[in-house]
Amino acid sequence: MDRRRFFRILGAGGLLGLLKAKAQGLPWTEETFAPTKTLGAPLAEYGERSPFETGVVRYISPNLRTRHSGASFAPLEKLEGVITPNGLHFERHHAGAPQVDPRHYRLVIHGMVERPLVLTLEDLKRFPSVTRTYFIECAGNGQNGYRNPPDPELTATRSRGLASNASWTGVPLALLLKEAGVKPGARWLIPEGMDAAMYTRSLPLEKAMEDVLVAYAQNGEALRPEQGYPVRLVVPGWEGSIQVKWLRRILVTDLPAMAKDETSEYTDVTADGRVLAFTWVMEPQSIITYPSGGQRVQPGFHEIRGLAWSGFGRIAKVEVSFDEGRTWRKAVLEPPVEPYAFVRFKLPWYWDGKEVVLWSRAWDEKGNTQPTREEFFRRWSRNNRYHYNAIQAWRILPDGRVVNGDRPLGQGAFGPVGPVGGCGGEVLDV
Ligand SMILES: Nc1nc2c(c(=O)[nH]1)N[C@H]1C(S)=C(S)[C@@H](COP(=O)(O)O)O[C@H]1N2
Ligand SMILES: [Mo]
Repeated sequence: MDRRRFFRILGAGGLLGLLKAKAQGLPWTEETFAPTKTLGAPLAEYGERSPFETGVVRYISPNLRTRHSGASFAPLEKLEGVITPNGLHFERHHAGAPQVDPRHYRLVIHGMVERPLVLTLEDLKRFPSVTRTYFIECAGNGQNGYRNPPDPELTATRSRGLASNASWTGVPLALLLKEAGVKPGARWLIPEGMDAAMYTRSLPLEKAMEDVLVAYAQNGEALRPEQGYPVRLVVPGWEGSIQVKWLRRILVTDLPAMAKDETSEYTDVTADGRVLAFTWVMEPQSIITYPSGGQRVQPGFHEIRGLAWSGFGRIAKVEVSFDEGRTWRKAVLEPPVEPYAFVRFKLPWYWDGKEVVLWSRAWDEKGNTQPTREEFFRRWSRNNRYHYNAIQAWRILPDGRVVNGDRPLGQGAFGPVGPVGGCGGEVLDV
């Protein structure tokens, strides 16, 4: 201990206190005692997390050619509960996140409507609002799973971190459409973003009337710039790519736009070589976040923890297998179990120190579940890039290290295993 520090502690009566605590058998050290002997941090206008937590960050692939078009992954295995903190919500941009001054913001709703609308942000906030918890998941989530043989170093973040879950506040799009008066014959909406990609998609009117939100808040505060500040679409259960950020215009029309953002991307190749467009609904997913790739466990008691969600509605159950799918145990779902939202599942587990593979699979209320890797590739081409929701396996090695437990694709039904075209590496393009 240096002299100045010694005198400071002595001066504050710290040394005496420390000696007293030691005499009482308390385990305090100089470090645990120090905060009680000095003023804490002053009040702050905007809070920051502890400096000891700054290592919990989104993952950005070092292989990206540019950080303006690409994605960052939410660090799923480092988060608790179901809400993704705003600074860690995954990002997917096609031309970076624009800075939008809310004073100049206008939302235009036009086309096949009786009364075209031009709304300021303030106008929008005057409409009756709703707050709902929904996941957003990129269609490219799980893309690393297309890689064969599987990457042994995979983490939960890189496996399924292109998904996040937040409480969104906004106006039901149906309400705005009612205000504008949709003309008969209209079937489609063409939402457009005000980023440099002028990102454009086609959204069926039917879904818009059901539950789509024009959102301006995320977990209680204004949207983060990277989530679409000041206004984005939230389309419950559907692929992230249709949830247009920095929303400036909705054209009401009778035909889909077939925009570059729904033809050059976000179409799926089936195993028999067909290409499907408009595969909007996200299939059930689950990921064990503890224990998961890159972590280390000790023999003894553990609580297996993970996240599950489905674009078809509520999660009905999550099962965990310790024998690669021969038998399953039902995990506990932590309430509330809401539709189109992350659910936390848990299962007590005693690890005897022997090598074991953990699987999880989610079932939703419509009876959908997750395929095994082999089953998944019976349906989708290995050159496909989207909607990967096969069961993720984690292998616990005898030394406690957790690695990717996915097996290379078998020979039989799939033919010889070769490199996967287009998406063999880290996610470059989602
Ligand atoms: N204007 C605009 N909206 C966009 C995109 C974009 O690049 N520009 N990316 C889409 C894609 S592909 C996804 S997965 C989600 C990601 O939302 P997030 O960045 O808030 O996680 O936004 C969608 N909306
Ligand atoms: Mo996406």
